Amino acid sequence: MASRVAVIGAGPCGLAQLDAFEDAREQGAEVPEIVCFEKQGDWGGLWNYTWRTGLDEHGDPVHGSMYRYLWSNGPKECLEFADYTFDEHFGQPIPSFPPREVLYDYITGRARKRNVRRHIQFSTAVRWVSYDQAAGKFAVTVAPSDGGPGRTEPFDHVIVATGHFSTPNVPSFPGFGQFPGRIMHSHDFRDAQEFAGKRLLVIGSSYSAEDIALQARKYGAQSVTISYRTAPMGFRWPAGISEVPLLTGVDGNKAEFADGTTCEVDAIVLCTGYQHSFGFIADELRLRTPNVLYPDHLYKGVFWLDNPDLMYLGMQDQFYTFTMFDGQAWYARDYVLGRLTLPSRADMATDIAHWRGRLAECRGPSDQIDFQGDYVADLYKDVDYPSYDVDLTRAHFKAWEHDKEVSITGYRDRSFSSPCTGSVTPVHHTPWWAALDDSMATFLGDPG
Ligand code: FAD
Ligand code: NA7
Repeated sequence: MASRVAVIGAGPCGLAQLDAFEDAREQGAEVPEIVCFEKQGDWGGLWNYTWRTGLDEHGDPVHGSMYRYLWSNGPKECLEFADYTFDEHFGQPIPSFPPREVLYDYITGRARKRNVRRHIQFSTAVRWVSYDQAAGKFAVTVAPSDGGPGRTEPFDHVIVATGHFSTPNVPSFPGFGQFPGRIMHSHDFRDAQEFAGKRLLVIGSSYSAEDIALQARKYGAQSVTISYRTAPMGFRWPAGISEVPLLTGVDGNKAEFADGTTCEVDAIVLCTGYQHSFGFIADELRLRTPNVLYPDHLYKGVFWLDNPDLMYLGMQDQFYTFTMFDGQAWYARDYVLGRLTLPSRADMATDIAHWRGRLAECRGPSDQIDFQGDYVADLYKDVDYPSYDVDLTRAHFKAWEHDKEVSITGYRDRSFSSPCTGSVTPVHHTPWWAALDDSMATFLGDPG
């Protein structure tokens, strides 16, 4: 039987994988049969916004964690596809921090251009992946969401691209059971207007906490108190937002913190991160990792050490996103096509240990940006992904970190240059803090 490849998930990583194979096919390579299974009814992964929370229309956990009014939290120039630039997609330079709908259009634009949709079976969830040692193949069990019969198919390679920001990490605190207001995780946060006029407590001190606190205040929350476990974010917050140590418990509406201070709150959003969750993968093949820049057991951050025919994309914590996914997808493709061979298991393990040792030495965001920049560049050096100025993206990320220190409400008003085309992007027509309409039409058009 001809070689078959299963790609699980049609978010940015899964689409990058389909694009990589299509690119090779267009250049005359013989490409195996590629089957992509996507449990949602459309592509784009987290960028495919849904109003739903809890269970979806089929009784499965809702994948989406994105919310209304989400704008890119890093410069778009740092995630620009080298083979499909923003200028090519939009026909003109656009500002550096687009809202979700604009990035969704861009991601899916490349997939449309390469016509990869034909490889995707939508509304089809993968329920189980195991490896049959005797046959030397994976068995992938899928279930169509229309309730039709499930089936199990053999595959030579499996590429897991199911993301890791969908299964919430939900701690509890004393008094939650009696709290009179709403308690939710950021996974279920959709519309900041819900908190207009309210006193909000946000728990966590990373990207979700930062953005949801700002959003809530921007759309009218009376106050936002951010409670950190390890360290405060320390930005110069606008009036109405403050940071306090970890919550010790709530007594009615009264929240109490580790430094003994208290305040009254009406609602609580737990921005406490996500779990890498792969309940559909057999135990011995299942990645178990916290959210780190170099998960253990993945050679090149992709290949499952004990069986490299199983690959995971995008499992790292992320400064780099779409361009890192592309590097991984091009690497995985070239392994599948036999263009690249992998070293012995011992050498792969040594290489993983080397990267993780370097990660342990990182002291702060600047080192971490360089670490992931080096990782991305290391992937590109073995594949034919079009070259672009990776060093410029490092400089952009560092400038972005600095901009956030200067103004947490103003960093999205800065503009950066493209590492692919060199074009300098225009400043957006409306400061982000004042821009309440996040539609693509308004973002790209004249504010009137
Ligand atoms: P996902 O986008 O999660 O896609 C995974 C896909 O797999 C989904 O379509 C899902 O339905 C499918 N799937 C899952 N399980 C199964 C199964 N069993 N069977 C079949 N299909 C399955 N990145 C940025 O670059 N900029 C940002 O501004 C930014 N903001 C973010 C904001 C939030 C709130 C979150 C949570 C993340 C943000 N990210 C951002 C990071 C985000 O992780 C990446 O941009 C990107 O979406 C990751 O792509 P992915 O394909 O790995 O995963
Ligand atoms: P992250 O970046 O994984 O951060 C999780 C945060 O949650 C982090 O500040 C943790 O604190 C905090 N946390 C975790 N458990 C607890 C408990 N039990 N109590 C208090 N605080 C806790 O997740 P995000 O959702 O912010 O970001 C994920 C992606 O979404 C990201 O890529 C963005 O692009 C959007 P710690 O610092 O470890 O003490």
